[in-house]
Parts: sequence; C-alpha cells; structure tokens
Amino acid sequence: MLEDIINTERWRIHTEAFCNQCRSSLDQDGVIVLPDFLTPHAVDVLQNEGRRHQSKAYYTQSSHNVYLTQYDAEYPSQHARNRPVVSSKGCITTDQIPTTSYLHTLYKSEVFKTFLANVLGEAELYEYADPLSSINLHYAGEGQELGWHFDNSSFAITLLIQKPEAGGVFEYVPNVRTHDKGNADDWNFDTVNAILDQQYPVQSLSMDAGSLVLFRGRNALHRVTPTVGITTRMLAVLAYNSEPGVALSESARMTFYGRIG
Ligand SMILES: O=C(O)CCC(=O)C(=O)O
Ligand SMILES: [Fe+2]
Repeated sequence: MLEDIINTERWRIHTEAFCNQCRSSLDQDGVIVLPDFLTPHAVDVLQNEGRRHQSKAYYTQSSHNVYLTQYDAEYPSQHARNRPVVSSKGCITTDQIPTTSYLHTLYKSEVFKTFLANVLGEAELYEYADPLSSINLHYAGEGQELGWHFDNSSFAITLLIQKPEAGGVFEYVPNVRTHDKGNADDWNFDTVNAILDQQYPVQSLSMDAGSLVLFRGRNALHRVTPTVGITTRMLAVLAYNSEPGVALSESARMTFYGRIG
C-alpha cells in the first residue's frame, strides 16, 4: 500500500493542484523539498534495510572536475575547466536492493511516477535499461563527501533515508549554467572559480530523514559536505529517463559501481 510508504495525508501527490504548485516552485527555485514525505514507518524499515545491505556497497574515491568531463590539456591544471574536486562514497544498486523493498514499490508506483512526470514536465518516465542504475542507495560514512559538480541529467529525485549527526549538507548555487536552456557551451568559469574559492554565496538545503528532494542539477553547481560523526548518511536516488530503453554507459557503470551488470 502506498499509504504505508508515503505520507499521503500531508502530500496530496495525486491532485492536480498540488502538482501545479510543485511544478511552479521547481521552475522558480530549481529545487523542491517535501519534508516527511516518507512515513516514519517507511524511514525505519529503509534504515534497517540500508544497514543490512551496507557491506555490499562499492566504494569509490575519485578526483574529477565540476563538469564531470575528461581533463582538457588545452587548459592549465588549476583552471576551472580542470580544477580537481574530490568525491568519496559507497553505493548499492537496483539489483542489490531486495525486490520487496519499499524503494522498488515507490519507484514503480504509477501514482508516484505520474506525480513526478507532472512536476518535471515530462510526458512519461522510464526505468533504466540496465540492471544497476534505476535505484541506488548511497552511503557516506565519516569524512566522505560529494565534491562540487553539475549533473549530466536534467533532474534528480532523492530520498534522505538517514541523516548524519552533522555534515552531509547539500549545498548549491542555482543557475550557474544555462544548459537546460540549450546553451551547451556555457561553462561560466568565473562563477565556478569563485564558488570553489569560497568567494560566492551558496545555499544549503536543510532536510531530515524522510524528505523527498526534486532537483535540477544540470545548471546548479552543488555538493554534499563531508559526513561528521559515526552515523552514515544514507540517501536513495531514484533515476528515470524521458525515453524508454536508455542504459547508463558501460564506462559510467564501471566508474560508479565497479561492474557493468
Ligand atoms: O546526495 C545528495 O543529496 C545529492 C547527490 C548528487 O548530487 C548526485 O548524486 O549527483
Ligand atoms: Fe549531483
């Protein structure tokens, strides 16, 4: 039952009025947060499940630029084009999450998908064609973080499952680029440098376990600060495509998951 998972009393996701309200907030701010989207029961179940499967997580530590692109030798190494930032996290994949998990139920739910499609302005949402990429559970233990970056995909859907004692804060600067408006060669090196040099105001999202976040991360530079304390940050990413049959590339799967299937 969807009511076991989603707090449908508070969040009227099946109504047109609520979808319209979310859509205009997302268009205006690039992000929306729905606190207590998951029921306390679902948070409890998903935290336990996450802990049970944590030993299967594949951990990566990587140095990358904010654009998540290959190094370009035409530019100096400390130029915004190449400036390295560090990301370290662990993750389990769709196939490692029990088929009975609330995450699968939610991911497949027609009511939930219709809500997301309406808010995101997509005709339909499709699962990934590969067995790994649709649902990921991320783990960030003490000191682990996600460095500043732009996403490749135009939207992201996340659920905070477990909040660390401190740190693990999602920080972002909206509208650094204009890729979603069709300007694929907009790099905005100056603003990127200012943000990396801590010379630019950044916003942070305050959220607790159970929050749903919808985020447009292709134009907004964002990061997650290092986890502080012994409680692991756990966050589920629900990834959809606008078209059917799309798989994450094998090289990206090797980078994120250490295997292709
Ligand atoms: O962990 C988060 O809250 C955001 C994750 C993120 O930015 C990403 O996976 O690209
Ligand atoms: Fe991101």
